[in-house]
Amino acid sequence: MLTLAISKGRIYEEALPLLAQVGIVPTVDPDKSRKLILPTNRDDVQFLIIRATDVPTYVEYGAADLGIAGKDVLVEYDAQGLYEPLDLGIARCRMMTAAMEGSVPAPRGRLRVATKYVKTTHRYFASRGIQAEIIKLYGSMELAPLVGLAHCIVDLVDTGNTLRANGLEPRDLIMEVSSRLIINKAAMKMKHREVMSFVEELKRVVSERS
Ligand code: PRT
Ligand code: MG
Repeated sequence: MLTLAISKGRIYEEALPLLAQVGIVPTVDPDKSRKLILPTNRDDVQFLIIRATDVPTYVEYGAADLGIAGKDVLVEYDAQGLYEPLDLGIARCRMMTAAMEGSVPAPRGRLRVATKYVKTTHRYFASRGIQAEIIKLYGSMELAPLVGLAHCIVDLVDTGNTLRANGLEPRDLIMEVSSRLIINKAAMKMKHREVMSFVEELKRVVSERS
């Protein structure tokens, strides 16, 4: 049995066509079911439906053999026991700093930054010699500068509509983000044939797309 951890939402929607092209189709729709373990058309493949930020955890501990996770999540999680053999090129966006339109780039005193990517943000500002105070939030980062909680935010940007709708503008690019296939190191050894044939098929499908 191969177990693949994946999050509902945009990653699932964009991964589904790729998985279908390698012959794997879930037989239950996660939006219509409360099931967290989804069977597929293949007896030897199942999906675990979990939060995006939990995907590396399940794969690192071997509760899932494989997973699909955004580069943003992987960089923040900083896993050691994972292989990351393939960029799937899906769920693309950019991790950026953003601030109120027209606001000064460097306020007097210590820069306060709101984000859910605390480690990545800390590393980014430290690498530029800026000692920022990082404020951890779990969502709606765009609100923080509007009400004076922070001078700027670090968040994912796709169209930029969310920022614009809140009077914010993108500033600096931190990283380009797309979803990656990740593999548990033990599964790579113990289930080498099954894992590698899955990876190779997926690689072929992804390269045919670009
Ligand atoms: O939603 P939930 O709280 O369960 O978890 P989640 O937000 O981590 O999951 P989900 O499904 O929203 O995102 C999963 C992954 O999708 C992320 O980890 C990224 O790798 C990837 N991804 C790609 C994005 C976006 N694009 C994206 N635009 N994730 C989030 N956004 C959000 C962004 O945070 C902001 O709120 O969309 C908004 C910006 O979009 P624009 O188009 O208005 O710029
Ligand atoms: Mg979300």
